[in-house]
Amino acid sequence: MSKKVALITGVTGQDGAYLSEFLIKKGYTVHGIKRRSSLFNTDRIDHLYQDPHDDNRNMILHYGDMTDSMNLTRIIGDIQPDEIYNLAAMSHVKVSFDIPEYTANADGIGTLRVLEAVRLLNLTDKTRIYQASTSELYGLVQEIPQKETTPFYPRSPYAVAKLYAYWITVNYREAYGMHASNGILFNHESPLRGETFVTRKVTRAVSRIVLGLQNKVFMGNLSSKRDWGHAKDYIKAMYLILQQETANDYVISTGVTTTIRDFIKMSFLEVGVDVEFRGVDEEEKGFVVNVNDEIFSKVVGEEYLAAFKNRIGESVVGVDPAYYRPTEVELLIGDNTKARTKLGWEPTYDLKALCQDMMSHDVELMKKEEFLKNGGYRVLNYFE
Ligand code: NAP
Ligand code: F7E
Repeated sequence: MSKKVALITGVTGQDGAYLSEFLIKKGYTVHGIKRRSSLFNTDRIDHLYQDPHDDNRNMILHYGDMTDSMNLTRIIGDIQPDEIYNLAAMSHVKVSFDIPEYTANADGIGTLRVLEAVRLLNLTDKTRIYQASTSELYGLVQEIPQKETTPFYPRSPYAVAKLYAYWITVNYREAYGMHASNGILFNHESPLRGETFVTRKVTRAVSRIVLGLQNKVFMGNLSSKRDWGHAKDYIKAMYLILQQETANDYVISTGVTTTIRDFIKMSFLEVGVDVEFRGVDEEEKGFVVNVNDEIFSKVVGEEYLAAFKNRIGESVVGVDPAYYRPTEVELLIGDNTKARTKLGWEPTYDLKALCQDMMSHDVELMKKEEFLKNGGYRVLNYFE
């Protein structure tokens, strides 16, 4: 039997990296579309890279862009994929308020370009398409918890662009009988998560604070609530969605929601530090109230303990309204009953296990000598 061929747009992103590895292990040949960039942008998939001179490669990269339909059509025509995972997007909600037109083009019309390419190339019966839809579609939520039938109410240019992508996927399924499905994925995180999304910003900052590399971290809205899962679980759902006989749309979530404030407390607790929040709105601050010597020494290192204990009573978290969004999504919590019953999918990581995975990764990352020597990290001063 010949190997199945998958095309992943957004292969250099968090989900693209986990999905590539997963599909290669399943025996697929994976083609990925990456953007040209003046710096290497393949960090997350470098371990999968194979020299173009190798025979029998199972990972092949193509230059491309969601805003270039001729390029997308050529690549899809050349490789005739069995499955397309359309993961490419300008995926940062706050940034989408700064670049709304580009976001609409890449995230909205970009999806149309993929669907239309498959149709024009007469691949409708061969190629199955997964569209990376999002819980951001629910925005100002109309129902709690949110499920497949909950009405959408998008609250950002990102979410509005994804709304178009959602419906054009449904429309191509209904109009042309295409096997095109939406995964409505709630927030999913990992050690590979982009550094300006809230969980990763927190786990990186907490790691730096306990190592004495950074004094405090400034955050936006501490009270919004998210249903966070692990990206490793969520990419399995993408695969399962495309293995179904008929195309359909599925909510993928954990069913548990947590405030940003509690995620910050949880991250500090992973390294034995008890943080208490006092004050309201912009005046709210997180103070160090206690340090568990044993946990701190085990996870961070005994050599950092004395210095950090001097910080008991000090604030390590502040609020900067620059991180607020013009319109916020306050609460997300998903009902994953359909995915459980129809796909047999369920999450294996709870939030504590996810936080532990990210914290242990980031403490080790920040400890690396070059980080200590060169302050080798990017200061997050772009108000994302
Ligand atoms: P991510 O880490 O931000 O990755 C996005 C990917 O899209 C990157 O490979 C990026 O390339 C690529 N990309 C951006 N603009 C592009 C363009 N114009 N042309 C081609 N490629 C482009 O996102 P993720 O967390 O893996 O999420 C994957 C998808 O799921 C996205 O569509 C996102 O909107 C959606 N989603 C994510 C979540 C979540 O919680 N993670 C939840 C629901 C839905 P560069 O590496 O060059 O930037
Ligand atoms: O924000 C609040 C912020 O940027 C989560 C994308 O993957 O998931 C992601 O979108 C919450 C928001 O993710 C900061 O206001 C507070 O309420 O991590 P985030 P997001 O906006 O939910 C969905 C499902 C996607 O589809 C998107 O592609 O955290 N928050 N303080 C902050 N957020 C950030 N980024 N930075 C802060 O300092």
